[in-house]
Amino acid sequence: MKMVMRWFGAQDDHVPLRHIRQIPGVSGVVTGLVRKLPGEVWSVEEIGEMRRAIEAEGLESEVIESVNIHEDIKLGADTRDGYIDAYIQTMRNLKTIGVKVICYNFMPVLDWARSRLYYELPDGTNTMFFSEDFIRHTTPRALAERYAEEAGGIALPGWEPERLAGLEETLRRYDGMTPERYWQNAKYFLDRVIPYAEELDIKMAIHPDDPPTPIFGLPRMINSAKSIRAFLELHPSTHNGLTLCTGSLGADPGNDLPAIIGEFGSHIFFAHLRNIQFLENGDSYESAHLTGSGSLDMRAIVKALKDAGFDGYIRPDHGRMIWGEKGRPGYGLYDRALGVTYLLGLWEGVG
Ligand SMILES: [Mn+2]
Repeated sequence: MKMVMRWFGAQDDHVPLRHIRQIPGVSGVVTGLVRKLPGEVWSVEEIGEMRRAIEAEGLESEVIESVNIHEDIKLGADTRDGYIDAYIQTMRNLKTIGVKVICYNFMPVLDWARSRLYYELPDGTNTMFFSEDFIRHTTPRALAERYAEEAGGIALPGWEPERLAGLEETLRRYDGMTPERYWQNAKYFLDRVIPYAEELDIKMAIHPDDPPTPIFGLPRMINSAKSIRAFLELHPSTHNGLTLCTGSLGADPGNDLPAIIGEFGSHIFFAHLRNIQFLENGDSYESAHLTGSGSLDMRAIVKALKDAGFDGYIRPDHGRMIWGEKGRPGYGLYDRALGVTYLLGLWEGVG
């Protein structure tokens, strides 16, 4: 197992690589060219420059998050083959720096959604908050405007201005999309990409839908053991697998995370470990990582990974903004560093 941290690149992350290097037990960063639009090829030159910056600080860059999938692929448009070719070229180029895992998602239009980015907790920290009821009564555009106001100029992956400019148009393209067709489009993508993943020895790790419940009437893909099972069966392969995101799957209390880990163990290539605290009305916020800080049993999750012989990558996911830190929501340095130390302690302790 290797412990890694998400890093958005020198231009887009307030946390310097050196500070990440100083957290005990962290071997590398999970990164990518966050300014690339879906469908654009990541060039060897740009990827090489990214790696040199990371290696100069003594860190590895074996996991990429995310190489985003163009909407035409998800929609099954006539133009999809060209975008899949570009995706495969990016995979080839990533191989030149020794990338081992690519985290991606197949969520329509929106990568993730929260109702608040900086929800204040009684102890003076703040964190991301999710209210299904709020999301049900808002529009994507109103939500985007709320994020823009709250984030104060920080570019949020999945909510880039370029993507938002055509938001309504993109949503309209999903009118009449059935889950069956959507799944066929995923299979088409996997059938073309996974053979190259095998050849290049790059593990493809799909991220579950975040949140797991439908938003804005769009189809959901990966949100339960049943859907993970169906997804892996679309194209069975040693290189077709999962990013286990405890906060995404765990936001549905019906999901038994240790059981999911037990079932899909060898197909879990990467884990995002975060805790969430449910409120009585079903709303939730992202808590500190400790079992005692939220509603998920983090010890049982880490133990299940260890019992499954997990030898992939773990990163602490999100957490709060503490000690007055300001930055990208969910990606403060301090609470994630505390999370690393806690998770490594669990890993050591669960035997
Ligand atoms: Mn995640």
